[in-house]
Order: sequence, then C-alpha cells, then structure tokens
Amino acid sequence: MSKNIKQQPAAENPEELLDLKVTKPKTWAAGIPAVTVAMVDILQESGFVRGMEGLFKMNKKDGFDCSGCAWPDPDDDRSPVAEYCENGAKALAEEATTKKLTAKFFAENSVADLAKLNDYEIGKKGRIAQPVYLPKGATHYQPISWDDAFKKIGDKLNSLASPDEAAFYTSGRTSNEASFTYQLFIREFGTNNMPDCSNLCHESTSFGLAEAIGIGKGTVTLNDFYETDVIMIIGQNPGTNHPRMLTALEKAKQKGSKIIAVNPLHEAGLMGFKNPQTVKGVLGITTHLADLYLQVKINGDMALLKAIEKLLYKAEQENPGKVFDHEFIKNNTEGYVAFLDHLNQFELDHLADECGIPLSQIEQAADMLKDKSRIIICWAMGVTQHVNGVATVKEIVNLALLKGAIGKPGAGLCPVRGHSNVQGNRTMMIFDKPKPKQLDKLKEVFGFEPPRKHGYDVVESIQAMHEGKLKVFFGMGGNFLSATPDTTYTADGMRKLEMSIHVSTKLNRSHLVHGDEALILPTLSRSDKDMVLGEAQFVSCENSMGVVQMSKGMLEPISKDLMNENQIVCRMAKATLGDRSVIDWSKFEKSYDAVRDAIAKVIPGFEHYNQKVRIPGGFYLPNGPREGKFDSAEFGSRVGFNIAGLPKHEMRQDEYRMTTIRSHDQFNTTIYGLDDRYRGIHNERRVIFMNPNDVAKASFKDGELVDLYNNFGGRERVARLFVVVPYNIPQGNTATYYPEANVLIPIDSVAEKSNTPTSKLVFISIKKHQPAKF
Ligand SMILES: Nc1nc2c(c(=O)[nH]1)N[C@H]1C(S)=C(S)[C@@H](COP(=O)(O)OP(=O)(O)OC[C@H]3O[C@@H](n4cnc5c(=O)[nH]c(N)nc54)[C@H](O)[C@@H]3O)O[C@H]1N2
Ligand SMILES: Nc1nc2c(c(=O)[nH]1)N[C@H]1C(S)=C(S)[C@@H](COP(=O)(O)OP(=O)(O)OC[C@H]3O[C@@H](n4cnc5c(=O)[nH]c(N)nc54)[C@H](O)[C@@H]3O)O[C@H]1N2
Ligand code: SF4
Ligand SMILES: [Mo]
Repeated sequence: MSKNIKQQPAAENPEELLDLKVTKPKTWAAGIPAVTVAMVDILQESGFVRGMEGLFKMNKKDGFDCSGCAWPDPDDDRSPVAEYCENGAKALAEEATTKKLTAKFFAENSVADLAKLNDYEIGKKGRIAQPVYLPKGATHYQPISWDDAFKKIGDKLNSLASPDEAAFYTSGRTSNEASFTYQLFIREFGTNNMPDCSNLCHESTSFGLAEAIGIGKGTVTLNDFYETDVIMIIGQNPGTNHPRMLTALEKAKQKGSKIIAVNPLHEAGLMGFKNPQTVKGVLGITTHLADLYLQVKINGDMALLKAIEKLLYKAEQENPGKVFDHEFIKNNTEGYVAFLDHLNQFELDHLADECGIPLSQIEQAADMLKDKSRIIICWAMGVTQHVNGVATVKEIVNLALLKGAIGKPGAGLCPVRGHSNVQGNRTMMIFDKPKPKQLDKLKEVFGFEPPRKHGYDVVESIQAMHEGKLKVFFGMGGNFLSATPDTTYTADGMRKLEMSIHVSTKLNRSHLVHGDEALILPTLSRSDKDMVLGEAQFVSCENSMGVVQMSKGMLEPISKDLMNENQIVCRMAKATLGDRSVIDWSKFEKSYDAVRDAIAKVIPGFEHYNQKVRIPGGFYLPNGPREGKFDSAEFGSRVGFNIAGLPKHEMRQDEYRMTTIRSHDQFNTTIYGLDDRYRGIHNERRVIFMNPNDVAKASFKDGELVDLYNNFGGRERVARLFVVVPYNIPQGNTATYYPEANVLIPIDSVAEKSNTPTSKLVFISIKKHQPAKF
C-alpha cells in the first residue's frame, strides 16, 4: 500500500495518506483486546498511578462521570470496582495525559506549521496549559493573562453593533452548572445565537419527539432493557460509540429478549459481545446479539419501517385485535384510520426495493414484533442525519404507537445520545429557539428582559459568518470547524470573523483556522479536581435516560493556570456586562451550590437540586410519556400518527450514496488512534468502503487511490486521496470517516425542520486519484 503520500496541506483539510493495512472485519466486540488496548492508552498518556487513580473513580457513584458518551450507569448497586469501557478509558487517557502545551510550545510552533499536522498528531500534543492569544496578523499564539483575555473579550463584545453579531457554541461536555450560567450570560448580553453540537447530532430526535409526544427525549430507563421482548437498534453502532450498552443488551438477551439490528454495515458490536467484565467474556465466550440483521440501504429506514408496519397491519387483519394495541390507540392517539389508509398506498415489493432488504427478512422482523408489545426502539445518527431525519423519528413513533409500545415497562423510545452532557445542555436552556415560557421564567427570577428572537443554529451561524453578520465566535468546547459540514466553506467563514475564542482542553483545528484575533482559554476536564475556595467541588450531568448525577473530578490538573468553565463564564460576564448586569456573577463564580439554587428556581424538575444531586446515583427528571402522559403540539394529551412519504433520492447514474461514520479509535474530531479494529482497518483513516461489485464495475482495484466529488447546488466539492476498501455494504452505497469527508457535505443539504446537516447521506462520484493543480 502507498506510504505517506502528501497532497497539498490546506490548513482546514490536510490530504495525506499513511500506510493502510486491512484485516478481516470482526463479528464480535470487546473482550480481552479491548481491555489491553485501554490499558496501553492509559499507560502511554498518563502513567500508571494517575491512570489507575482515574479508572478507579470513573463512573463510581462518588467519582466522576465518564466523559466518553451519554450511556447511563446502572441504577442498581454498582460493583466496588468502577465500570468503564475501552472507549471510556481512552477518553480518560486523553484528558489525563501528562503532556502539556505551555508558552514555549506555542512560541516554537507557528499556527501554519501546526495546521500541517493531521488531527491525530494535533490531539496528541497534550493539554493546553495556559491561556494564549493570537494578535491580528501574528503567526504564533502567545501567552496572555486571564485578566487581559477577559478584557479583550469584553471590549470586543461591547464594540459590536448588536449582540446578534456574536455566536456562542456549546459542545456537549459542559456541565449543567456551567451551561446554565453560560446561557444566562448570553441572554443577558442580548442574543439567542446559541448553536450547539445537538444541531449536528440528535436535533431531528429532539424536534420530532417534542412535536409528537411533548418531550424531546427518550422514554425508557435502563431497567426497561431487562423486561423487554424485542430491541430494535437502528442506525447506531454501540460496540464503538456506546460500548456499555452491550452489557445491557447481553443482560436483555439472557432474560429472553430478541434483537433486530438495522444498519448498512455489519457492525461487530451488533453481532456479538465478549464481556470483558465477566468470566465468560474473559474466556472468550461470545454472546450473540442480533437475532436478525437487516442490511438496509443508506436512508432506506423509512421504507423499512413502513414495510414492517404494513406487514403488521396484514397480520392484524388476519388476527383482529391480536397485533395492534387497540386500547392504547383508542385512548392515546389521533389519526389511526388515516394512517392505515396512508400505508395502503405503498406496495410491499416497492418498499422492500427501496430499503434494499429481501421481503422474507422484513417478514421475519414483523413476525418477531407481531405478538409482542414490550418493544424498545433505539436509534442514533443513522436516523437523524438525513433530510428526512425528523420524519423517520416520527415513523419510529408510529410503529411504537401501533404496538402500544410506549409508556409501559419494557417498552419505549430510546434515542441514544452522544456527548456525555448533551442532553443536560438542552435542559439547561442552551438552545437557539427557547420557548417563551422558559424566557418568562428567566425574567421572573433574574429581572432582565431576555431576547425573544430566535438565534442562529450551527448551519445558520456558518452562513452568517459568510455574510459578515457574525463578527465574534465563542466556542465552549468542541471543534466547530471539523465537526461542521462543507469544511472549506466553513473555514472561509471562520476566517472572516473578527475574533474567535475557544474554551478547550486540547488543541484542535478550530484553533488553527481563526478570525483576525483568536484566544484559547484552557479549562478543566471532567476528571480534573475542581478546587474552588480551597475545596474540591462537583458538577452534575444528565445522561441519555434523563438521570441527573454528580460528577467529582479527582486528578491533579496539569497546570495551575486552568479555570473551570463556570468561572470562565462568570469572569467573561463581569468583563462584558460590568454594572449593566443585574446578576451576582461573583456569587455564581464562587459556588456551584448557588448556581444549582438558581437552576432549581428556573428549570422544572430541579426543585431541591442541591439535596437531590447529593443522593448517590442522582435523580430522574420528570418524563410524562414514560408514564403514558403525552403533551403533543397538535393534539394535546394525544399523540398523532404522522403521515410522511418516502424520501426521494435523485442521483446521477455515476453517483453513489455516501454515509460518514466514526472509527473505533476516535471521539468525534478527537482521533485517539489510527485503527478501526472491528472493521479491520489499521493505520489509515482516508478510506472509502465500497461494495466489491461496485469496485469491479468502476474498474477500480482493491487499494485504488481515488478522489471523491460532490456537486450539490452546482458547487464542486472534492476530497482527494482516499483508498478503496472492498467491504460488505449494499451496492451503490459507500462509507467514509468523519471528519475527513466533511469537505463533501454541502452546507445547504440539511434535514427538514431540524436543520441538521445530512452527514449520513451525500451523493458522490468517485474518480481515480489525480494530483491537485495548485
Ligand atoms: N468512542 C466514541 N464514542 C462516541 C462518539 C465517538 O466519536 N467515539 N461520539 C459520540 C457522539 S457525539 C454521538 S452522536 C454518538 C454517535 O453514535 P452512532 O450514531 O452510533 O455513530 P456513527 O458512527 O455516526 O453512526 C452510526 C451507525 O449508523 C450506520 N448508518 C449510517 N447510515 C445509515 C442509514 O442511513 N441508516 C441506518 N439504519 N444506519 C446507518 C453506520 O453504519 C453506523 O453503524 O456516539 C457518541 N459516542
Ligand atoms: N460528517 C459528519 N460530521 C459530524 C458527525 C457525523 O456523524 N458525520 N457527527 C456530528 C455530531 S453527532 C457531533 S455531536 C459533532 C461534534 O462536534 P463537537 O462537539 O464540536 O466536537 P468534538 O470533537 O466532540 O470536540 C472536541 C474538542 O472539545 C474540547 N473539549 C473536550 N473536553 C472538553 C471539556 O470538558 N470542556 C471544554 N471546554 N472543551 C472540551 C477539546 O478541545 C476537543 O478538541 O460533530 C458532528 N459532525
Ligand atoms: S459506555 Fe460511554 S459513558 Fe460508559 S464507560 Fe463507555 S464511553 Fe464512558
Ligand atoms: Mo453527537
């Protein structure tokens, strides 16, 4: 395989190849290799004592919440040894690293030189150890004091013609406490420009569920997994992205549940599991997971769901009253008859064709569901990041309604969230479209008039940067440039800013493609000890199932010059608003308890927050639909069946569908390593998975170097230097890794209503690689 081929290193998108090795994809996940990989990572980054100290406290009820993902901890008694997974350990290794970036590092490395590194190399440099500033026209970041940094931010924000010229991004690791003060500051400053990573992630879920059932969250708890008959997992790869979900799936299987997986790829973690925390797993005995694997075409899910519903309807007609839950439908829903009429319009053969699954397999799925009502449907990005993401979420609700599979034990909707506190951010009102009721409450409690006009979401922020409407970008965590679509376009937008500011733990590409001036403010991570007024403090987070829990970091921070996110917000508020503010920022700066008392007054479900959060294991937030109480936009306490057609895929003859996925060795834009062990990919990320017949038809070879093109909206986007890997994926479908392929995702290809970029479906053409003409 070609070694180290370099194209042109553009700051936002370096194109270089490493040295790919391909092995056979795995049919099971976790097991001993997972444990060894986790240990190696921890030891390399943080050393034995620090690493073990961290692992011992992670996910324990008195420890810190794993920053890896939003999968919940078990409610029951925890083993005295902390529970974590390989990727949780990698997340910890990333934070606990002893390597640090000080003034010397920034003096020795120019921004342009750093941008030539790949994302893996950039991330491995270490934790940012002090605030740094890039003056206009400068080539290197230089040290700056916290006071001066806040003064620069305050002066800049106050110089704007309108508060709407600034946008404040949030990535999903920020605690409830810091999220609350952050949105409070932003709204007192005067804008709702609060793009967040949810906009790129589960927005279609939040939007679809809020409209349908009255709450933009899932309805199940972990215990439901142990009382269910069938679990459907659609467009989610838990073996990599929510590894401890496999423990829940294993337990569900032991209790007799069946699993149906819906995915264009045969993901190891959906097929089998060797639990490294059991004797069986250590001995290498695999628990088989999916009983039925439906290899759907990319975005064929809507057609599949309709086909299943149609088959269930047929079964219901043959056996009236035995398949659908008429009692539930009568008491809780609207539009049942119209929905059946709608289903009648579709031919089964056509639906099977559209989803690319043989009818016999869809019949098997319907058979598995037909006599059951304790059904859980899980989904993630394979569903949400499509033009019709909201409609597919609502189709999932339709299926649950027909079966009465919602609001009772062992049944319900389970969108599996990404970032460890992304759900909590939203609960804390990080939202560009706040509800008037929420704003009224802010006004009542704090006495200022919050802005009412909706703000920019992520895609709108990028467009506003281009149009010169945004002058300041503030990122609370995250890596906006690499996480967003249309990388070149977004980079151009970010370069038009007057000031870009990032609160970060690690260096990333968004620090290297910047506005006229730029600041990096280093902050504590989840595992760091958070000392305020001489005492170690805790924060709190909400997991995917609506449990709010405390998280207390315990590792010694790598530098004395880090500030927690809440303090950064309060100091920025004081520097910007000064005497204009009606809020006692100094009080919030010094005390999370004071912040929690304020949250208790504003956000429903947080009454007595300070007491409840101190209960080991935390507390559940109220969730009406979980108890069978709905509050839909259109029908009040009833849920409407949603009627939506099939997505249309208009593509040229030479085009393929392309989805973008995460490898096993990354957390979003943080690249832990260069392997994707379960899929058999080693030491390379610029690969394109193609069906072997497509490879032959295009006269490519295994390992061919190709360039990928997208022409949406008449603008050509190119991602050069990808290696063809023949793979088990439906014909006409391809997959690449995010963020390398984000250059190809058109900024204006977004999901209806949720405005989420369609990262799971882009039409591309593939040509043999040509060196670029620069
Ligand atoms: N280790 C690790 N953990 C993570 C993350 C990480 O990067 N690394 N990221 C976190 C975040 S923010 C999130 S949102 C979650 C993401 O978790 P996931 O949603 O599991 O992540 P993805 O890799 O984006 O893709 C999910 C799956 O969708 C499939 N898929 C692609 N297109 C389609 C389609 O059209 N239909 C169907 N049915 N399936 C499709 C892919 O093959 C893949 O298996 O994970 C969180 N946890
Ligand atoms: N093509 C494509 N694009 C996608 C996706 C996809 O599936 N395909 N998925 C989308 C999804 S689901 C998401 S959620 C977004 C993710 O988008 P983001 O949330 O913007 O990206 P991350 O890579 O999670 O952010 C990593 C950075 O966060 C900082 N960081 C880490 N921990 C902390 C902390 O505790 N505090 C602070 N202040 N900073 C911290 C570090 O500096 C690190 O470099 O990407 C989206 N983009
Ligand atoms: S499943 Fe997610 S939250 Fe749990 S240990 Fe693994 S990465 Fe951390
Ligand atoms: Mo996400």
